[in-house]
Amino acid sequence: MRFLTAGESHGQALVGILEGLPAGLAVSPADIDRDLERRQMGYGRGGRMQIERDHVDILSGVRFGETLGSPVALMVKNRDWEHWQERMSVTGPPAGPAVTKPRPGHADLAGALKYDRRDARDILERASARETTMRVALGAIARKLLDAFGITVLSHVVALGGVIAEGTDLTPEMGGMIDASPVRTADPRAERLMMEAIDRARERGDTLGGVFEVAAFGLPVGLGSHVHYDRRLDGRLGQAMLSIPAMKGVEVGDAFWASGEAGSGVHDAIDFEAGKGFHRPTNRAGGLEGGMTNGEVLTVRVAMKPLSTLKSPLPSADLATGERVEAQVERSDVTAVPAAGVIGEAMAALVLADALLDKFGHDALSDVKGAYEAYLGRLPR
Ligand code: EPS
Repeated sequence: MRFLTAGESHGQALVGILEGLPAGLAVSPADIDRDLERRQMGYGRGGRMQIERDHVDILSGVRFGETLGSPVALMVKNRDWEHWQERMSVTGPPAGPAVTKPRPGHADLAGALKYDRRDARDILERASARETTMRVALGAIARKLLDAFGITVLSHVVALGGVIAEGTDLTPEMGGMIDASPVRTADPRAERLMMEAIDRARERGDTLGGVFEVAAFGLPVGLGSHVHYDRRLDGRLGQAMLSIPAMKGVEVGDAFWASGEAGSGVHDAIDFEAGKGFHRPTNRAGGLEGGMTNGEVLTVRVAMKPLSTLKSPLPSADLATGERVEAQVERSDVTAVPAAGVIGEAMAALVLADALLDKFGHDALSDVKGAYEAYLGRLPR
């Protein structure tokens, strides 16, 4: 399975193509819109989220509510395009002021130098996290595939602005409760403190980062592989997570804690019970061993840096003159960690769906299910 996305933040629309899905999977625009709406929620977003009401148009690859095995093409229109038609016009002449004061932490400077652009808008429009809308739309289809195999992908915010959530081991039933939280956390005490931290940052003209955790339940043992670097599932998940704008760190299971412990206190003992098969009393490995799922819950934590568009700007240098200036101030969010969790779910769903199809085949969902059942039947119980 592979996908491509295209689209600028204030361009006409975002588009995406997902290829390699089996035929026979039930997909509707409502399935996708549900995740698009979840991505738009979250305390700390700015004015843009008041404008957009993301809705998908399925352009190809689905007929009478089922995939055909052909590429699925999606489109989400940008409502804000209405206000940007001249500044983002496909044809000339150029309109609107050029962005020449690159923001520290953003793609503005490296992108403008690399691509020989005088207006950093040529870079920031695509570097914008608006692009993740289409990843979430494509990820919603991957989620539908995982659903068909009893696999559930969830996320929650475990830290925001230095406030850490506690006592929150996820279960598959917790999705609704987490989505009901304005900061998508399962710890009510942390929720209040996180919202207060966001209010204080907004007053200062500042921004906040944090950490979200993605968990996948119901995975079979053996997705991914130990045999080659690009087939190791932890490597593929790490790449997928770090490809989300503003993500700077990934942890599988209890990795950072485990790095300071002795092996005897880290590795998860192996047990076998008739009827249940092989299983683990603990899950410090986060469901991954040797680049493969081990049948336990998969957990990945991702660190997001604070957003780089600051209302109280940092020192910068003008692209055209080199003169010392204050960085560009654009309308933006105070934090997007709650939304980032939903994007992390989408990226995890895309990687896991791909790994599932790698193992069990691609063409017809009925055949994929047959291969899956045969595999489960072969595992010792
Ligand atoms: C973003 C800046 C803001 C965010 C945007 C990402 O947009 P604008 O520049 O239009 O105010 O709201 O996020 C989205 C539009 C979205 O859909 O998540 C940025 O610079 O990355």
